[in-house]
Amino acid sequence: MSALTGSQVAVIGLGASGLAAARLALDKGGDVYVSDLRTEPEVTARRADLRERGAQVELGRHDIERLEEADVVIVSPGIPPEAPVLRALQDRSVRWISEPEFAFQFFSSPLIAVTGTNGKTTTTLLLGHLLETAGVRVEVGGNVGGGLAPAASELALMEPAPDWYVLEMSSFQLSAIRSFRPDVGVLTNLFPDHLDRYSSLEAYYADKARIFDNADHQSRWVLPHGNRVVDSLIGNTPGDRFYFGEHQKSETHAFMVDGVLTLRFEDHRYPLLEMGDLSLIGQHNTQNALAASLATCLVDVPAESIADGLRTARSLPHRLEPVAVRNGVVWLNDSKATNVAATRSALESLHQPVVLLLGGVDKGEDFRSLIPSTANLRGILAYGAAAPRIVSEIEGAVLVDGDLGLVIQHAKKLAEEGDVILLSPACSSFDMFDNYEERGRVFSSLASEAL
Ligand code: UMA
Repeated sequence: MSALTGSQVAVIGLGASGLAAARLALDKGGDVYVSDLRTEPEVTARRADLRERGAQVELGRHDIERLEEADVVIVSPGIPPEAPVLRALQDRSVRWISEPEFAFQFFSSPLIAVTGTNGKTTTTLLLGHLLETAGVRVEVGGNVGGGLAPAASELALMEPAPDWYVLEMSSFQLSAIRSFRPDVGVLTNLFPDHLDRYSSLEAYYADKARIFDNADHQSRWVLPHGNRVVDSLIGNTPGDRFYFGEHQKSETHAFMVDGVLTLRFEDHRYPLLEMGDLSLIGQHNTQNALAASLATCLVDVPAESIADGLRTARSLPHRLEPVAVRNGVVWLNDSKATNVAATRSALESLHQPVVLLLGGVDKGEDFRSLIPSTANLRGILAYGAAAPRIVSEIEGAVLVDGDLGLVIQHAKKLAEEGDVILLSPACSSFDMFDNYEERGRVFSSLASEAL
């Protein structure tokens, strides 16, 4: 008999996570009902796939009575708590869980979970690469998206199980956990984000802090050093704490010494790699690399192997990704920067003059804090829905009334030899594109054509 035989499992939403959760529930013998409000071809294809495997799938509506009867209700992370379906379930005191919580219940090996505002995906994938380089059998997934890694439930289906799972966890996914407990938890950093979904910054941070919910004395935490918000969120959470930061301090285990990424345990220092030899661009990526190295070290991987992994790590698509170079101008695609902090950290990590492309749908953040005092800006071009607010908040920003092609023509005219043209929009992409990946792809191909 399988683990879910005789259980009714309901899955709300048929995106990547809903599909994976439904497949896992079917594999475990559950009686599965999936519903999604959409009826587009993408979802009908998924419906066909799941029906063939024995699930009942309904598109265009959610059957609340049916959901209420289920033993387990799994909710896709993109569905906000104020969605009518979740309000209706709340009114009936029906509890739900997130898809990685469901997957976790079937994990049979230890887990490293990575959360934070920015750098989650880079850190998660780098961790996977460092562990693989050391010969550890690892499977990586979760919030990663963009076709770079599967949903958590797909990892739970893998046989044989790996030695370690590594999962990226968003605040939306953490908000509905119950027993989820990483053996090693990594928090990259915390900044304002998703203020379009959360009523306050505190509410967003509180969801992030749920990673600590089921901690015990065996838990290990990899944390940014000197971050007051993180310190207050972790409070008295049990487990050992390991800090990464820019400088060596008595509490830090991963830091920079004379431009070299370094680990320290007890009195031993382990130099890993010169910062310049890391192919990931930018100061914030150095912090991501330190966090990933530290977490890998906690899994008993020797420093020499971590250094090898860092040396062979490659930059990720849409994250300060060099996409074209011509006439001494470098074009960087940082489309994944969908909030002010991400764009700010991109600007802080570049020393060349920058032509910055900024715009999309803003998330209610203050653009005035976007430009660091150290930034060397050739110009700022604002486009899309947020453009009027950007030009009213940032002095010197120029509004371009047109598509990304027109913005790029303006950028080309502004840029001089030695400059960087940087798409780091600080906004989501939904006014002009399906998602940040499409925005990044369009930018990359326009950048190549512009040569
Ligand atoms: N829907 C309903 N009823 C509603 C509202 C929505 O049925 O009332 C349906 C929608 O029609 C849609 C589905 O529910 O089909 C929602 O899907 P989803 O938005 O949760 O998307 P998934 O494809 O399942 O992808 C999710 C994550 N997306 C979000 O959190 C928005 C993916 O993260 C993640 O990779 C994937 O699960 C697997 O874990 C992407 C993301 O953008 C990369 N994450 C955000 C971020 O990183 O900032 C949080």
